Amino acid sequence: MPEAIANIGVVGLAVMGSNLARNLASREGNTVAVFNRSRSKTDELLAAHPEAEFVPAFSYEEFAVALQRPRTAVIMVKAGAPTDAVIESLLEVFEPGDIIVDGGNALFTDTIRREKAVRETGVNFVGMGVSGGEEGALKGPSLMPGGSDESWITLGPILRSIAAVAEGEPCVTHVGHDGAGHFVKMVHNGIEYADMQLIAEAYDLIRRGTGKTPAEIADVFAEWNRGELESYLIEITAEVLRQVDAETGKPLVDVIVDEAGAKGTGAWTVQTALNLGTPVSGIAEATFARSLSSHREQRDVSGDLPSSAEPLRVEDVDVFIENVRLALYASKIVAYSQGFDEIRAGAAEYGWDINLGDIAKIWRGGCIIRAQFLNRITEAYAVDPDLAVLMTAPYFVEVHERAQGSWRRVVVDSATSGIPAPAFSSSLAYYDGLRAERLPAALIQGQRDFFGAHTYRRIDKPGSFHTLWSGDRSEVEAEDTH
Ligand code: NBP
Repeated sequence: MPEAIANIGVVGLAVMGSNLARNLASREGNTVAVFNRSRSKTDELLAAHPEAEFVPAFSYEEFAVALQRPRTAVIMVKAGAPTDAVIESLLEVFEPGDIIVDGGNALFTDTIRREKAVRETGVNFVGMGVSGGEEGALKGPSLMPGGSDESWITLGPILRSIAAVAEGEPCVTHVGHDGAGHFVKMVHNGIEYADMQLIAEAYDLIRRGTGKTPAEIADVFAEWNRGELESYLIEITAEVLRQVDAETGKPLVDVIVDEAGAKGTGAWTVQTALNLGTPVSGIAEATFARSLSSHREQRDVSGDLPSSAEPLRVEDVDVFIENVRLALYASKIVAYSQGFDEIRAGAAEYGWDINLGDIAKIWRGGCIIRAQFLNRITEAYAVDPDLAVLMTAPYFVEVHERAQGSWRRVVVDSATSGIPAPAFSSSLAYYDGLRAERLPAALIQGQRDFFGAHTYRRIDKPGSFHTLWSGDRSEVEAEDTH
């Protein structure tokens, strides 16, 4: 039996769990109890890292004995039923006051359910978003823990010690209670989908508009990365485009099958936004663009659909590329504005006190969407924590002012040349929708009242009204239904 010498434990030692355990063990003051359902992964981890301060456990009982009180365990197993199975086993050996952290990619509603059930036993349950993949887990992830204030007292110092550091600050904050951490991680992933789609559209327009090779476009992205678009995703885009396939000598991007995969968090973000009534059209377009790309059988039968599209004629390559850059930046601001809108709506719906500026801060390091530009978001919320629309903050207004002409030009170019740019164009449509003084929603209200007596409100007096619709206009009248 191990002694109670570990201050933290990890259950689940596949790639994420073992890297997180190594990260924890590498920080001063941490001794890490490790446990995996099948023994082989524990043995492998210990053999590969004899230097690490690990206390191996080969049963849940041993694991509990190895931990100091309050026992703190991070679960890193496959999301879904495996997480429930591990929680159940831990509850058999843990005591009130102990802390169970789920670092898997759980759906936030599952986290809310689990937190409620576990709380009844006196044990604390924390759902924690972990971003940054394998490398982040090992070297410093962006961490988004939810859960109770009580558990944050114990967890805070440990998580701060392993998180990525951006501009001297650890990329972790107590996001909010119960499912808040997993909710924010979900939206993070949705924003990531939109960011990637926008970059892909920019690449496609430049390639088809200018005939530049992938390696030449890599130089464009590398240049962009030195300016206001500086981010991890722009940086790796240059690397991916520069890569040559060893087997064929072709650019690797031309050898890769053009069907984008997805693990589902983009879809969760969009489904949740629909439930909350929050338009995240950029994230939705990005998610749908991935699914369109992967419907090969539909694409195969649609190639001959009629089109009057004309090849894009670019007169000045430098001007065109600058237009695309500005369109990308303008659309990216819309996608982030929508994502933060969803977090605000989620916080209101589920009663979480989420500091939006802090969320932008903890995404500056460790995660896929890390970018210079997140500082601008933090600044915007520092000035006005209740900002109703992120992109109405002065910095973003200035970018949109500067990008207007380019953004519209690029959307027109994509439409006339038949180069699909769904995220660019839907971002612009959202932007114009929000700014519009009057929307055709009035007509929709009329239609709804016509076929379903759903009533409408008038611009000139309070109340709800229903018109007695008829072919004979003399019979049309409005009445206050109240
Ligand atoms: P996997 O998602 O591949 O899960 C494998 C682990 O789950 C193994 O340790 C396995 O134990 C354990 N497990 C299963 Br499956 N069923 C179990 C059960 N009933 N009881 C106990 N253990 C069980 O591992 P991963 O890729 O390291 O990811 C771990 C978590 O982190 C997931 O929720 C994932 O979504 C999340 N995540 C992953 C990334 C990433 O980039 N990969 C990033 C962020 C978050 P065994 O060895 O006995 O089969």
